[in-house]
Amino acid sequence: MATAKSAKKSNTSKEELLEHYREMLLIRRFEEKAGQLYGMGLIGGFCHLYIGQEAVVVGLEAAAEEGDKRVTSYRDHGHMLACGMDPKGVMAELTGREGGYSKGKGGSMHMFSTEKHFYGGHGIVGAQVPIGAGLAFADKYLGNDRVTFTYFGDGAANQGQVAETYNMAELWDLPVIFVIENNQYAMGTSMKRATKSPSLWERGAAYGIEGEEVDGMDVLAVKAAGEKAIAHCRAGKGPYILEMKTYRYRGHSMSDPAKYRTREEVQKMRDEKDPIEHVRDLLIQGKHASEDDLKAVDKEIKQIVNDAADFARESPEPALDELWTDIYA
Ligand SMILES: Cc1ncc(C[n+]2csc(CCOP(=O)(O)OP(=O)(O)O)c2C)c(N)n1
Ligand SMILES: [Mg+2]
Repeated sequence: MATAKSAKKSNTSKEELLEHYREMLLIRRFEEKAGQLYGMGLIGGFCHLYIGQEAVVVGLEAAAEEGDKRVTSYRDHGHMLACGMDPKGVMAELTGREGGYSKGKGGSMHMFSTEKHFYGGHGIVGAQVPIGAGLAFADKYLGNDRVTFTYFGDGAANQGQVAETYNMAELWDLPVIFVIENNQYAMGTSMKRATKSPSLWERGAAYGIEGEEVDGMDVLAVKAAGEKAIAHCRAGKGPYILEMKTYRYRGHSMSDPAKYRTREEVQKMRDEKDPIEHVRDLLIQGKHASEDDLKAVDKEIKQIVNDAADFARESPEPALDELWTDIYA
């Protein structure tokens, strides 16, 4: 684990560290609350939690600028919160209520915000990858210098459409950052059982795409890698691959009994690599914050999450005639 020294070395200010801490904690507490509401029967259908992977989106969003775009899979609550979508609207969508981002008709996997340039939320594994290249194509066509973050998992990385997208993205120099969130499992299948090469980013070489592996549990490493990838894209050099080595603490979805790995494996990750504890250590050891300061942050975040849950419960279910709206764009 990095020490306070690494914060100084990276010239990360106290304010930045506190911001990373706050944003990662918001995702974690939001997801814990979503897990509770699911257990109470208030969230139906699928619900895939992001707990453990928070540093990936928070680090990349810290490097992003206004107008940059993002698209991801069904494990999408963290991405929405990190790009500034309202926790109330996200929670209300999870509970299928009118106040949700898709008026309660989409649920956990299907939310969008054109205002925040968040393009979903996709339940078909890998489907968001060509969509991300399409968003990047639009920016290139319009002649601006925006980039698109296209997130997908280690399992999705084996999809044929990813290979096809790599080829076209490099051929057309599209400003797309392929973010592989390698959390080591695709449902109950460990990467070791499904993939011969342990290095997913290196596959880009077959298409001429540069990339690198990143410690996805270290928000500062993620941000630095994000800045590099963004500079590459904005300079018109085409796509870039970031393989984030990360880990999900919870099951694949809420209905996963998690028989494919040991409790000890998960506990070891939590103890040794937790992304929030890492920043907490930097803050405390660097004397940037006291235990009491961080307790106050925790309290503030819990309040935001409780307010979101209250909003979600109080928002009505969508009216029946909503069945016939929003079918075609
Ligand atoms: C085309 C397709 N095949 C299979 C599934 C079922 N499925 C849903 S998630 C998943 C695993 C994907 O794992 P990964 O890409 O590593 O993402 P993670 O869940 O770890 O975030 C599978 C096989 C699906 N939704 N779509
Ligand atoms: Mg995975």
